[in-house]
Amino acid sequence: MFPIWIHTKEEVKRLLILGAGGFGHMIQETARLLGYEEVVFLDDAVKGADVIGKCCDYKAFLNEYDTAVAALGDSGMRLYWTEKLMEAGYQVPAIIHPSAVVSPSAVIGNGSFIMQSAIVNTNTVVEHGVLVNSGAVVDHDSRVGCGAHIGLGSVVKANCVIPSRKKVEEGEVIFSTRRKIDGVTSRNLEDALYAFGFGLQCSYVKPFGEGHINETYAVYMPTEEGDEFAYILQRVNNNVFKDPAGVMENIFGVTEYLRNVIREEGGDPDRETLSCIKTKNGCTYFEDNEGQPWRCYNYISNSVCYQLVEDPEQFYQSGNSFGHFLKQLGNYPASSLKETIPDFHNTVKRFENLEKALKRDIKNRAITCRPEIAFALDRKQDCKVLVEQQENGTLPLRVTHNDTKLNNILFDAETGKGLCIIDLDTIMPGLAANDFGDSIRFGAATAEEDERDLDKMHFDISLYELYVKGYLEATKDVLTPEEVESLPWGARLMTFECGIRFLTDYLEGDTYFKTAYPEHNLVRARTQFRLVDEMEQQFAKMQEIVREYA
Ligand code: ADP
Ligand code: GN1
Ligand code: MG
Repeated sequence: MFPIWIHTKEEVKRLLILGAGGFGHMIQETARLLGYEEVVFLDDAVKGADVIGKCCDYKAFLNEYDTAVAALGDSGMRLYWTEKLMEAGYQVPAIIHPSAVVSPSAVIGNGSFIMQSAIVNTNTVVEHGVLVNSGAVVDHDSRVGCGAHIGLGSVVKANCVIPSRKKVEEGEVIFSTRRKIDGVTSRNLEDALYAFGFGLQCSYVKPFGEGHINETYAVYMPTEEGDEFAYILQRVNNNVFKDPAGVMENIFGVTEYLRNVIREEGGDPDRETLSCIKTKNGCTYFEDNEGQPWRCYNYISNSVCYQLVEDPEQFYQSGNSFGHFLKQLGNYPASSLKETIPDFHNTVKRFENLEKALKRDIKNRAITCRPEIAFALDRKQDCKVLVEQQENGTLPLRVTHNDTKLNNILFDAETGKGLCIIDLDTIMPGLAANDFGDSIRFGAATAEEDERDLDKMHFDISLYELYVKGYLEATKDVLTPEEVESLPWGARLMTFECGIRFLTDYLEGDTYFKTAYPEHNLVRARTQFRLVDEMEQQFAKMQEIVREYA
């Protein structure tokens, strides 16, 4: 209990505090430090020598105490009584503890409390009836709405707007207030949009593409003609790509190199290769709060992407473009490339992984796929055909794409010609046969990779022939005779390898490829094995075709 000094009204600085609880007593102490000599309370429940009445009596004391504040912890009550005191004609000062730091440009409203060691920074406005509790920081250019409570030790970052009566929890950090962007489904996506500088203008964002690994979004920007698909924003899967900085270094290096090659060829570098966009901080990618990397490309307009060959000409174009791509990167310094996924197309190692998964059978799924397992085990010897030729120097390492699916090439919507090779995450030194083979696996098929009805899935040798034609037209003066001979094996082995990767992931519980239902990976493995089977039967013909066009 504090003594009440008896002075005349003229000499004494007096303060009436509504609320004689713990918080009210903190304000009493603070008021004394600020020079108030007579500090008394109104309270409905608490009794004591310095409690001189109930809150509802507040009007009765206006002559005696012309200065009053409402020191109530409950934000609604604090605001209610602060406004009542103001209406009644009391002077309702802000109470700022001497240890608090308040910028001279900050504005603190009536009846607000800035407690010990709190900081209110430049140009910030704290409206009336606010409690900025001990140790809290409200950074510059923010606005704290009336009756809000900024909890102990919390941080309100610059440019925030805290709504009226809002409680910022103890220790909480509030990031700057942002506009609502349609289609934003997570904080990380929103952070990424802001990191690349689209946050303030973009119209909306939506999921896009059919890849199995990354998460892709289309970013729309407003133009005079309406909203326009302007950027591709991707969350890179860091379970698959352990070194995202290395991935981005490769992509920036290769695309910058390709721009020059394309310019020399008389092409359009903005449409014929990816244009990567750096973050506002100048980084090649943005890392969100969960450590996930995001990157951004310009959307290549007037382009089309196919999941399945719709017109055979497209597959000829695809072969020609991937062949051209190999040639364009012929002099790229391969040693500067990071190996983004070690042993990516080492089919022998892929087979070992299948054996390990089978041995562990962690999901007890082996029982559900005996025929597929038997199919794979029968072909163990095939796995080394290309690996050995690479190791003994028969086949050279080149700068290869390593993921040459049909949906990793964009076609020009007007001319129908192959336009741009995309999805450059796996650019690494590799074998030409693997790039060739991966295209065949995906594109020379009569159904999509996850077709359940195997009767619809066939290897289409006429599509194969078209691809060979397009590919060899672009590369026959570059490839060695051994490389040309290796192409049909590339097709067989890339298809087999992809099949065993799907099967391995199925056995391991679908941890690598995106799946939509529990047997999705098994369904995919089956289509691949169906293709392998048909390629084996037509292998001599496949070799003949390659020799014919070489
Ligand atoms: P994933 O690794 O998941 O396959 P991609 O980089 O291939 O991701 O992108 C997914 C899809 O987004 C592509 O198949 C293509 O349809 C589209 N896409 C990607 N980049 C661009 C781009 N720069 N311009 C136009 N479409 C693109
Ligand atoms: C994956 O990312 P996406 O969907 O283009 C995979 C390829 C597989 C392909 C099978 C990095 O490609 O290797 O062949 O799925 N990419 C990676 O459709 O593993
Ligand atoms: Mg892709």
